[in-house]
Amino acid sequence: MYTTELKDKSQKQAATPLSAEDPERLAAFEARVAADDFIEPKDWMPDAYRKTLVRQISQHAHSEIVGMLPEGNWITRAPSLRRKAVLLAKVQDEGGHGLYLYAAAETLGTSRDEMVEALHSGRAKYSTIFNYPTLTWADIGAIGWLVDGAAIMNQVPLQRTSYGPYARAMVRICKEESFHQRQGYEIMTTLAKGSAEQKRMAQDALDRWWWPSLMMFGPPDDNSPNSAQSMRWRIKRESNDEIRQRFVDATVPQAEAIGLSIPDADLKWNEARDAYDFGAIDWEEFYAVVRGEGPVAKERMAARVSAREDGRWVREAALAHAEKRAVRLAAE
Ligand code: BYC
Repeated sequence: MYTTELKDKSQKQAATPLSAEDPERLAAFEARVAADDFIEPKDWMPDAYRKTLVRQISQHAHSEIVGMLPEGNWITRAPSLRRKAVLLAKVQDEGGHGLYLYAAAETLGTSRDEMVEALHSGRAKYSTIFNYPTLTWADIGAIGWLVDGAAIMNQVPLQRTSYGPYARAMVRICKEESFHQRQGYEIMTTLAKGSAEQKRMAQDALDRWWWPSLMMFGPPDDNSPNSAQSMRWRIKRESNDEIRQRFVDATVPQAEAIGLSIPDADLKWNEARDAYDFGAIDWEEFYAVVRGEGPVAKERMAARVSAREDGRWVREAALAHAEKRAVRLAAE
C-alpha cells in the first residue's frame, strides 16, 4: 500500500511552452522536462521554476521541522521504554528530513538562514496539520498513521519530481516515512484492541485528525493556483485531489480492520468509480489555518523562534571554532 513505487500518469503529458525567457534555452529546458530528465543545480532553468521550487521545498522543510513539535511534546510521556525509543527516532528522522530539504533548496541559491527567516517572519508557510494540538497519547498514533500516511501519498510522486536534488531527497524520506506510518498504525491497533477507555482514546484521536489530514493535500484542483504550472514543469506529478482520493481509499479499510470509524457520514464505496465518495471538507477552516489562525499556531511559531534564539550561541561558537581552525591550518 505504501510502496515507494511510482505509477505516474503525468509522465505521458507533453510539456507546454512556459514563458518568454531566452527561447533557445527555454526550448532545451522544456525538452529535458518532457523527456523526464532531471534538472540539476548547475543547469539553466526559468526564474519562475526556481522560485516555485524554493517555495515548495522550503515549505516542505519547514513542515518537517515544525512537525517535530507536536510529537516532541510526548517524548517524556511515552507509555513505555520501547515507545519512547521509537518516538525519539521518528522525531530525529523528521529533523533529518528538514535538513536534506533545506540543503536541496540551498542548491537553488537561497540560504537556509533566508528560508528560516521567511518562516519566522510569517512569509513562508508550513503544513496546516501541525497547527493542531496533541492532547493524548493516541494522537501520536494518529499522526503516524494519518499524517505520515498522507505525507507518503504526497511524496511518492515527488520522487520523480523534475528537480534532481529534491527527487533524491524524497527517495530516502519516503523509506523513513513508511516506517513512521507503520509505527503510528501499530499504536492505534494496540489502543483499539485495548480497554474500552483506550479504544475511546483512539477513536477520539481519529475523529480530530481525520479532516485536518485530508486538508494536508492542499485546496481542491479547481482552486489550486500553483497546480497547473507545477504539473507542466513536472514539479508536481499528480494533483491534490488525486492524491487525496488515494489516501482515503487506502486508509478507510485500515480503520475498519481495527474497528475504528471514519468520522464522515457521507463516506461510501462507489462501485462505478472504484473509489470512496467522501463528505465535504471545511475549506473555511483550511484557509483560516493557512492564514495562521490554527488552534496552536502561535505556540508553534514561538517555539521555533525561541529555539533559534537559544541556539544562537552554539552557531556562533561553531563558526568561531571553524575560523580559528582554518587560521591554524593555514599557518601550519
Ligand atoms: N498547509 O496551489 P496550491 C511530514 C498553500 S511534513 C499550508 O495547491 P501547491 C511530517 C500552498 O503553499 C510533509 N499551506 O499549492 C512531518 C499555496 O500557497 P503559496 C509536508 C498549504 O504548492 C512531521 C496555496 O495554499 N509535505 O511529512 O501547488 C511529522 C495554494 O495551494 C497547504 C509537503 O510539504 C497545507 N496543507 O500544492 C509527520 C509536500 N496546502 O505557497 C509528518 C510538498 C496548500 O502559493 N508540498 N497550501 O503561498 C506539496 O506537495 C505542495 O506544496 C502542496 C500544495 C500539495 C502542499
